[in-house]
Amino acid sequence: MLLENKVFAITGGASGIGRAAALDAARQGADIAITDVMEEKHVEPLLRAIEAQGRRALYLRGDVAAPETANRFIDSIRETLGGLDIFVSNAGICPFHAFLDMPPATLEKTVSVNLLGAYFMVQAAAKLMVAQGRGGAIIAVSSISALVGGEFQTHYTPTKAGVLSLMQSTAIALGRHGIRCNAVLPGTIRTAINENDLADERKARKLIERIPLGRLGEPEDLAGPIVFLASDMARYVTGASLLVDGGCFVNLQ
Ligand code: RM4
Repeated sequence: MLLENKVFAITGGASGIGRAAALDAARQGADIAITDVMEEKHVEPLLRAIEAQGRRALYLRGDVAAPETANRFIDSIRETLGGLDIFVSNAGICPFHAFLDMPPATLEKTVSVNLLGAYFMVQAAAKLMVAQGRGGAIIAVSSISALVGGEFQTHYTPTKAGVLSLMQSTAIALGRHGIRCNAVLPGTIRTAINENDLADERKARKLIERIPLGRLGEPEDLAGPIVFLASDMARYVTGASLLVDGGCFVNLQ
């Protein structure tokens, strides 16, 4: 049990990487708080699965792009679960679109959710952790896209570079409070975010060919790295980033 009796909160926890990480954190002994835009009735089975591990589960529906969601989420964690130890900023969108005719609204929404949403949430979580005075761990789900471009991701890749940079700066700002800040950089993980994109078989095949481990990622592939960074096993790790991409990034020559 790597996270015994910790409180673990995650944005975008209703599906994909967030859901897999929330379930694994519960298995590792943590109580779980989730926020997502999904209607609560669709999240019930996940909440019951967390409770089946003997852990408490809290759900708050909200959009991370709105600054007040962060305060609502963190307040309800404090009131219902009594505190916060681990915060994972995971919510993100990637509406794939060409560059030259990118609609301003698509650009603004992507930046608002992925970057501003992460900022508001991490700031609210850190304030509670600092007030508690017992340290904590913050993890942001960045992406291989923080390091490489994407033709149809010109709005998205800057947000993922931004989220990586946010963890580097908050690691400095929060180190004196015993709060560690790290980023995971998933490669291509099969979730709803890229279902349409990967329906293009040529693109999917090309990606798989570049991946030394020979397959695309599954959401569960991120759970271990996130739990590790959240746990005391990583007690001297801060300001770091961990690529979880099956080796895709380094495979150029
Ligand atoms: C990742 C990477 C993947 C894409 C997701 C949405 O950073 O670019 O290929 O599927 O983002």
